[in-house]
Amino acid sequence: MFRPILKDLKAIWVLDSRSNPTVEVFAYVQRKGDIFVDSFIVPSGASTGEFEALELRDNEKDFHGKGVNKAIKNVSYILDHLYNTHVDDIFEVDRKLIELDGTKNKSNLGANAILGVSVAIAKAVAKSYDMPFFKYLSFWTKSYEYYLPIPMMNIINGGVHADNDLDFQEFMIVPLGFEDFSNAIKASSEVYNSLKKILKENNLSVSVGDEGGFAPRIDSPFKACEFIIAAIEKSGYKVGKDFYISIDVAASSFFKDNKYIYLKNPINHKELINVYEKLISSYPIFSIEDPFDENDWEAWKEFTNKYKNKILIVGDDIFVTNIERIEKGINNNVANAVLIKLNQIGTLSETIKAISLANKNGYKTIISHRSGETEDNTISHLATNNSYFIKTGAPARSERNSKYNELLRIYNFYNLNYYATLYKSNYLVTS
Ligand code: 2PG
Ligand code: MG
Repeated sequence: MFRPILKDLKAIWVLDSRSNPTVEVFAYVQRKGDIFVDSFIVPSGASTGEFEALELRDNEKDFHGKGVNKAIKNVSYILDHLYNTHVDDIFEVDRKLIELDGTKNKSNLGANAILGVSVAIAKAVAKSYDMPFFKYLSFWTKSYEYYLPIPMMNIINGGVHADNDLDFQEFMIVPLGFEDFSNAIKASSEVYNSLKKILKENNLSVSVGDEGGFAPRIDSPFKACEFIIAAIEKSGYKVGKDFYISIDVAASSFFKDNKYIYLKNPINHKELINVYEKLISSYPIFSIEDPFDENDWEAWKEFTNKYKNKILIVGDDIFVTNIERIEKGINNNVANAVLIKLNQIGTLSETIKAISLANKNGYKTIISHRSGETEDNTISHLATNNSYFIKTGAPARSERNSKYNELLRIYNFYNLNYYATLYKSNYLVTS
């Protein structure tokens, strides 16, 4: 019998990029008499969607309530039920995990415990087959073509990720005009450092926010775009050709009493659409993520209807990588792209199902990090397997660069093509 069998699970706490503890799970799998070990470190969000799976925290004195000892204990409970079982079918492993938890949002065992086990086992099994993880994933995604994803790099941070007055959370550069992945990363790094110089020249701070992007004390999204454009040009690249701009508004974070608090003024969704309209007509905007609150479906519909052929409208908090919510989005013509985060849903197989559902319905998928991250680079493999995009912060700070660097390794060792060329010829509407 050559099927991998689970021999052990060990969970420990390690620190994430915000100095909060998080769960790392090690899975020990036996195949042909040998033991194979791999691990996964669960990330953690700050602008979390209301409908995300539950991240179990101890809520006790340690770590300001953020301890993860309960989740760690729950991994031992999971081991009691999975010990010595076959673990080569991720759908079957995850079905058991979901059943053991028994709740809709994984609040019993915690999505952090469950996801840690789900991904660590899959990675250890891939190792037992001597396969890189991005190739092993093909068994489950049924996608056998591998491309390096187009990065969306957050170089100006605002919202709940920064200590400034920018209402919108992320201003990203998208290096679409490059033939290969390493040139895209090189150019993005040059733009990042040009931006640093420009901010300094303008007497603005170059300290960074949670995702490695700068967090200058500005409040206007127009000003943020102006700085980014200046940085692209200063680096010798063409705006709207080599680089586009993506924005994650994360609008749920400034939605209060049915109004959006924009530049300290409460405005309605139509007025917010006017702001987006101005941004889209002034700059090469590639995508806008979470333009409205996660429950403001009517605004989403109106905006999608108007802009779906012009830009990517990305659902993050509204979909939370949840098949039922993505389905509702598809049925209501809401958004045309889905942000994918493993820990929003809590298992690898449910994440893959969400990606497949989106892809099948013509929605683009963007594999995403969380604002609280670690050196773990598993999402780089997920993105190489079947998504056009990866969003994983600035090309700076090691918890962000660990993902870009893993993609550079994949690029160098497997010689894969960069998705940008294909994306541009298939989808980009130039006006
Ligand atoms: C987002 C993410 C990642 P957080 O809103 O897209 O950039 O932030 O992890 O805080 O939810
Ligand atoms: Mg988001």
